[in-house]
Amino acid sequence: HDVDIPTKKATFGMGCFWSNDSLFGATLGVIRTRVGYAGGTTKNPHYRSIGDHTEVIEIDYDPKTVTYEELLEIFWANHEYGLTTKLKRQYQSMILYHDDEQRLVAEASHRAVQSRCNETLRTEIAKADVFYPAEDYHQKYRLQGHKDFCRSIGLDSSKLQTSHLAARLNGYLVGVGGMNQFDQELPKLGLNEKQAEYVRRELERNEGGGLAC
Ligand code: MHO
Repeated sequence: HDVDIPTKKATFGMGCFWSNDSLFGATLGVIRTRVGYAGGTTKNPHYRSIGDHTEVIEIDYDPKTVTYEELLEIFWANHEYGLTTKLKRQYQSMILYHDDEQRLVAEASHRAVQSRCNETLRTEIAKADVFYPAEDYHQKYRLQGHKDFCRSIGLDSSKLQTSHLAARLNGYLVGVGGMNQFDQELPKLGLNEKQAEYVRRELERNEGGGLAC
């Protein structure tokens, strides 16, 4: 059930990447996600040797369904970006643009947020350079917590960064997207009735609960 349509990439640093992976995974128009390290200069970062890099989420989105502006609204609404919040560079607020159009939209949104915020924004805007995918155990972190379920949908490490289904379920299982959206999308996901019931139960349990890391 992989979705083969033209996509664009968006890359954001907005704190711990586990919750952002779920947040965007079940957002309308998001096709695939992966988490990793970017925005620094040191070579081959890892979770335990991140160097001057930041935890980021890389999103493949369908620009006909969701715009970059809309993704940026989700970005601003879901993390801390005030200069007085003390954060490690690992959790830097960051927009890594992939073309000039994204750069202009990102800069405009930054100006708009700054104008209604009484604190200086710490958010960095820079050109996307090398993206280093994080270790497998960080990908679709919430979904991977459901081991038997992952086995039942045939999720193995080769699909963690590329599966549309895994991206969606990683959101829905923690309550992102909501029941109505899940039920509308269900026919396209290719789950059997038992698997769908499992997701519904978790979604219901977690809806509105926030995405603590
Ligand atoms: N509290 C978590 C944050 C992980 S996140 C991927 C931990 O210390 O492992 O930065």
